[in-house]
Amino acid sequence: MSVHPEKEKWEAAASKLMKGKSPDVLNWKTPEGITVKPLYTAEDLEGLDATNTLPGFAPYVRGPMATMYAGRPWTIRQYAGFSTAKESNEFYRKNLAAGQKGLSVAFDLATHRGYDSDHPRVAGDIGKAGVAIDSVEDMKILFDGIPLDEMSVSMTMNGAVIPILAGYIVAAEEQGVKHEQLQGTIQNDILKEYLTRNTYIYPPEPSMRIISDIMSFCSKEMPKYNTISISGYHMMEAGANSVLQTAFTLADGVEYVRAALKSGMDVDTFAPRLSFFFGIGMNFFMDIAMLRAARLLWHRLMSQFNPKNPKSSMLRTHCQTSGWSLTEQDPYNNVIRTTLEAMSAVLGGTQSLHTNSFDEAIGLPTDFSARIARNTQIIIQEESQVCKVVDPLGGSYYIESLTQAIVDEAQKIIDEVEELGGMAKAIESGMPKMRVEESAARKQARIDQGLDVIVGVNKYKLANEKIDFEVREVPATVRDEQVARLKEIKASRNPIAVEKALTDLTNAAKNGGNLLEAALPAVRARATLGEISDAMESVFGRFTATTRCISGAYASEYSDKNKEVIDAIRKRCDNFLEKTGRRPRMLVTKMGQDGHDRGIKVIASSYADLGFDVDISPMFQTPAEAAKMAVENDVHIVGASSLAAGHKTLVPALIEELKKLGADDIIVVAGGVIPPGDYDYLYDKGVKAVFGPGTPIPESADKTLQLIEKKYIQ
Ligand code: 3CP
Repeated sequence: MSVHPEKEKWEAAASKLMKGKSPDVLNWKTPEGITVKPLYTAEDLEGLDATNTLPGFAPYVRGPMATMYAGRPWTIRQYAGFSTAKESNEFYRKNLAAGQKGLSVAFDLATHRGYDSDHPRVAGDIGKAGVAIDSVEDMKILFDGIPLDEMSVSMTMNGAVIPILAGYIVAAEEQGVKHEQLQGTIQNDILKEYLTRNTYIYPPEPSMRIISDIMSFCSKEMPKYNTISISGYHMMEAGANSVLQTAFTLADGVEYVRAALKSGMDVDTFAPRLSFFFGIGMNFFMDIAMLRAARLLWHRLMSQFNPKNPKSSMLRTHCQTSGWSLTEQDPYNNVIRTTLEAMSAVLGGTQSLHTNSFDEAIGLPTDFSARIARNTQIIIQEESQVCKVVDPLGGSYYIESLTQAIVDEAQKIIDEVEELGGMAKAIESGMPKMRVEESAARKQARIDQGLDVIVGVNKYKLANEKIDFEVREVPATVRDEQVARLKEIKASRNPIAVEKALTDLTNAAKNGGNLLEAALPAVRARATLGEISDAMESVFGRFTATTRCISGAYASEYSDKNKEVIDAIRKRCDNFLEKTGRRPRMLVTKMGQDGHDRGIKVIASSYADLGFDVDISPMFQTPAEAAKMAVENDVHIVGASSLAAGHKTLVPALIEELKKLGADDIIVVAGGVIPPGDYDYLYDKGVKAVFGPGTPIPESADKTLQLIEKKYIQ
């Protein structure tokens, strides 16, 4: 195939419409560095080998199953969990009755990090961003009336993966369900936790062993169970563009395959049960192409391990629409955003999908918002007729070209990772984290300049925001209920049996042996999640990350035309330095077990670019630790970021701790997912400003600086 015979005529017509300019000026360089042209033709398909392949056949670019949705639609699998096991169970049962097809359990952050609900570090986290689970008794309540031999259950768990998976297995045993009947997925993807999500417990090496142990146990005992969900979602949410998401996710996958092979397993015993998880954002065609590219690349990457079973190199994935793309401003727009993202996932050929609720930039989903989110999928599946044809965009000049462009760009990054010695080494070097953070800072700078439009945020803003829908709140009594149940369990179990089982587990951690297998007797004896985690922590230790920050990316994304805004803030910081001998100094901190650090990273690196001195606290601070660091670093202001509903407990506690240290002159501001109805509560407690999602950096920096200037130089 050569150039279209009338291509020149088209160029002339296009040029005429643009008053003589070349159509090349319409080319768009995406954040991934891919040049997208205004027109694609058959010429663009030349040399693309995968275009004319079939679904269900290698390299699976057109989908892993031959019939795809024409034979069976994707699984509507809504991620949910909050408060107690009883409340979450009721929520699940309602949703299943209303058309949801599979379960996806969200655990609270205390559970993720291996703490029982009575642990002092987690006072602000219980039942907030997911359900609180302390023992198998909670697990049994969670799945009460849900037959685990029939229901496919996905559990997002990475840190405390051993007690949670063991708890699920024992809850099933006590329902009379055999191990081999269990179907579902455990996230079990620790590498991306060090990279972005931060809900790790142990250092990388024992964590990788845990993963291999789970794969090994499940390949023998639970053949229908997906042993890992290799996740790019959190990278996307942290700021990765689609090429970075594809590359780092698949590179993580390769690392897990190598770890399993190293532990002595045959590739075909575990690889068919590897699954993936991608985040889908607002670049509609890009993310359709991303899923197609990921399948092609995974097949290519797996061929180095010589699998005999075709399923070993067939990428199957769950997808979730982007939470980060949702706005607090004019929030019903989020329904439309989620619908577009869901269509992208579907046209890309996902196996399972979660659609976000429109109120997620404000608080926990309510019954109402969860219904709209679920129905978004049901309407696509049952009303739009999109399921009738497999890979309906296959052969599209644009989609096929974009698919190949992502394959090529992602392969380059995968090659870089390989040169560093694989993903575990690359993460140690800090390379992937820096790339993701740089991508996030650049995106923020484009939004703040209005180059990337977000309706209701930087364009078509409402004159008056009026939010008149309910926001779900998890009462503080959840913690009391959990603590009371923990006491009951500890009083009614056989302490000698618990002690023995925990010692056996510690010995397995020390001397070898399958950790999942070794945890089962402890769970059966009613050892708690915290005790089981501790039994392994006593051997493995607890991982602490070093917090680093990039610089320059935010400011360098500003065009000369728009630099005025940031130059004005830089000038004021210089002026402050002149007058006081110091730059305005800010500590940004995350308290509780909330691991979402995109916000603080973007704030830290952009404020530094604007002339502030910025300190970042380690993750998972208690209010007392954050206050101590603020005092030691002699900061003017502390910014507390909260995305996991802990703000009403943790931020006032920080102010109290500062007072105790005689440092109540330190200004406190808060930011993140904070329902507007809570703003006054925080102001009453002494918070000086609250910044919701979507606040432009120059706006929050201006207000922050005003607070400092007022106190020190006016
Ligand atoms: C599928 N099947 C078919 C067809 N399509 N059979 C005949 N014809 C077809 N067209 C079969 C499959 O082979 C399979 O059976 C069964 O139907 C189910 O299909 P599936 O495609 O495997 O779908 P599902 O069971 O839903 O599994 C999807 C994957 C799984 C594989 C992706 O891992 C999964 O459910 N992942 C979900 C992960 C998740 O929920 N994560 C939540 C993250 P066999 O199995 O017998 O072959 S939430 C994170 C939020 C942010 C945070 O972390 O904080």
